[in-house]
Amino acid sequence: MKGVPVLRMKIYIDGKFYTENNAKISVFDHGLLYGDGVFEGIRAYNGRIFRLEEHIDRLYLSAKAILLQIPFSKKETIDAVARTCAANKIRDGYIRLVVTRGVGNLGLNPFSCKKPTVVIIAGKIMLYPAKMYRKGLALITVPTMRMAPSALNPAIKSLNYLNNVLAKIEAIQGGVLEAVMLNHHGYIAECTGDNLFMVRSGLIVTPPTSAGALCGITRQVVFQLAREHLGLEVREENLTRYDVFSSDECFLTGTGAEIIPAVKLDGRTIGTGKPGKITMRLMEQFRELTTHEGYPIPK
Ligand code: PXG
Repeated sequence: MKGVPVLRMKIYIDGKFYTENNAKISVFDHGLLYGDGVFEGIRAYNGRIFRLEEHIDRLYLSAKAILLQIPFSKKETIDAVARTCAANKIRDGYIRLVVTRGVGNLGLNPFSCKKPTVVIIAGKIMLYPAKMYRKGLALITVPTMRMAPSALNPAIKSLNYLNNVLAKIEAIQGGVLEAVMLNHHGYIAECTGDNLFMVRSGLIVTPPTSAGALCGITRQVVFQLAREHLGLEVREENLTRYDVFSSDECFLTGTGAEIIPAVKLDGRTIGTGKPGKITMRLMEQFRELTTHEGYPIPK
């Protein structure tokens, strides 16, 4: 647009800031060659980074699981994220924190990589159109199953997201925006980038992480809001598609998605076909919480 200054993003790579055009990593980085690395998607609201410590804890656990030594302390990483937000004048936004195995040779042996690469991008994200938050999403169950814990454990937020990408493709080709993924036992694991919840007779239920669900930060927030603010019980249970078909309400949670109602699964209407009352109360409580909680972004 004319007259509007173009704000250039400042991207953090290994301790330095680069403009968008200059923010580059090597083609020999094993993050690119093998998806060898870990990441976090984090949001900032109202000048505060929401649940930053929890995201950093999960990042370090993911890194530990793949024997990747992050070259900073947790405090230094928190500080780098906050500084990247400040450098980009972010008050409300989305932060992508990526740690790759680093530059190595063409063999997959990670021990050829001398130093991990740390990238922080602070920008914007909109996963679903605003209308979907009012009307609710339609979902389909897709053929691509969630990875078994004995393969690449879905608890690890790794850069290897092909499992989820394939499921996302199947959802979009099937005419919806998000997919329900089952595990090898036929139980619901989660969606491609969100956790799934349903409500049955006033009880909130979600699959356990052992079913192949990421231990979502937003999922944890929903546990807290339901119990402490709404006085409702949350249970972790193996869920089938039938459980969702016969539920009163369904919703998805994720940093990108926040809390979004789901009103249809595989052509079956869920509940009344409109976002449920408990879902809407949780969405309201979530919005309220994000306005004042979080790690302050320095000026
Ligand atoms: N399951 C999976 C597989 C995820 O990748 C979640 C659940 C929700 O977890 P959190 O901690 O965010 O509540 C995720 C997170 C994107 C995007 O770009 C994806 C996520 C988060 C932010 C952005 O699609 N996924």
